[in-house]
Amino acid sequence: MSCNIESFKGVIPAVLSVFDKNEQPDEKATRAFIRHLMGYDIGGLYLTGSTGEAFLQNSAERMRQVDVVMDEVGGKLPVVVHVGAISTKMSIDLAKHAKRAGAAGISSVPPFYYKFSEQQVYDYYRDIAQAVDLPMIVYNIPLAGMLSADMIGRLGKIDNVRGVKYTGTALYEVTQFKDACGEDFLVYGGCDEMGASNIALGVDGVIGSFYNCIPDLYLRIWEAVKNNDAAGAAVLQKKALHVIEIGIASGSMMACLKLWLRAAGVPVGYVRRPFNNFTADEEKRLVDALLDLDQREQIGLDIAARIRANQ
Ligand code: MN9
Repeated sequence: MSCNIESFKGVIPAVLSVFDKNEQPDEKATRAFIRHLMGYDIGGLYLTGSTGEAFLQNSAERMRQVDVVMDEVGGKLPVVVHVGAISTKMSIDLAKHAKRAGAAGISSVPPFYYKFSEQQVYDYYRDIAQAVDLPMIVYNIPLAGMLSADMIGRLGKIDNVRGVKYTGTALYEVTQFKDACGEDFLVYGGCDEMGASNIALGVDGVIGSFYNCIPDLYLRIWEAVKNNDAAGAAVLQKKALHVIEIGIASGSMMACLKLWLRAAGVPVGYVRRPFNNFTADEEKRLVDALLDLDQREQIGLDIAARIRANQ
């Protein structure tokens, strides 16, 4: 498998960051987790994004995680590093590091918190793309303020900007990016709830939080769509949605994903504050909810089987 951006396709986990109970990065467990993910037919890894609690880490921690993961991946999968930060300078430092580490590409949310003007956001992407010669995947997500389709079209014309990770729910917009930026502009669905629909509309890949836990289900959805089995894909997508609903209703989504993986024997640790981990009672309820759902809807989730085997 080649490790360039052209091969960054398919089902791609937005990798969880592994912290121990004291919020310290755990490199040994990170490596074990990456090996676990690589046991599935995933298309790459997306590091230090929203799911990876990037904004709860300093730059040195983010860089160290990239080094550890790149070493564990050993060139077997393309890796894209999210370098988004509130300052262009910080993002460029992270991007330079990603380049040295051998990443296939970088990605970034627009600068956030302050109400930056469209021109300032445009300059942010242009400055990173000019400073570091790596393919850039623009990241459009409501949490950071959605960029308009027009704006993505403008950004797509910057040298090195090669694609967009679109975490919106407007299906028609997903179909507009290739029209605006060319057929080889890479489009990724970022909203796990929309997986099947995004794949049906021809995205190059789906990148998201839940592919840490249920990559097998999304690989089945991918297959169903590619085999023109729209009805089958819809049924599977609905099951995936029910898993997502439990995770979101838990009130601490990344903590829930980590809990399920821990219960399955995959050591992904805990979340950093201000996100919260769960009490023992809550943990039991959330694990039971996943197992009940898997059984009731006969999903056959790999993670459910692993949890049962572990109990
Ligand atoms: O774009 C993810 N968004 C965040 C990536 O992490 C904020 C998604 O994968 C969502 O977590 C997922 C659940 O709503 O669609």
